[in-house]
Amino acid sequence: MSLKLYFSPGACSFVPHVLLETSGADYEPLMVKLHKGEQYGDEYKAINPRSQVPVLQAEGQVITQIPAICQYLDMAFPQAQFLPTVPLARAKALETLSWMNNTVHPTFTHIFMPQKYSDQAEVQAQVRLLPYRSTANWWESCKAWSSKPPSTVGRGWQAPISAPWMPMP
Ligand SMILES: N[C@@H](CCC(=O)N[C@@H](CS)C(=O)NCC(=O)O)C(=O)O
Repeated sequence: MSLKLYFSPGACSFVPHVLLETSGADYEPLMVKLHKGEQYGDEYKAINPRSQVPVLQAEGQVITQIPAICQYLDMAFPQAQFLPTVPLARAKALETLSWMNNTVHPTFTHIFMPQKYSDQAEVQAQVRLLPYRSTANWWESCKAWSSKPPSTVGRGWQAPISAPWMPMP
């Protein structure tokens, strides 16, 4: 199986990156320098028109969105047991992963990329403060989830899937 991961250091691509490393898979890591705007160049947009990392190339196809990539890697490398196989436990693991992806992560985009929301410096300063209002109680639920036993949440959840999100959602 030929696998390529487009990633950027310090970005959310860390999640599938850790899964690939853990799986022992033979894959090609390809760095995209977000700080240099490489994601907006024609070359990268031909791969992902949404100009984001991560991208996993597998079986000649491009897969984007972390929950989709994690599910693919879980099924491609079942011996790694990244996600639970019991239906309810699997649904709950994906519920939390999806919430991190669709709520926690974009909230923190306000801090790291305020220029996405306004060109004005004073508005950007306000935008940067927004996450502090909404996230106070999030960390407790993240910590509670990651301290659950691997048998209930999947072996991958504790380290490879959840840990990268903790410092960098
Ligand atoms: N929901 C997306 C989030 C991807 C995302 O926000 N990636 C950020 C890095 S953490 C990115 O590539 N940003 C570049 C940009 O927006 O210019 C996913 O699951 O892949």
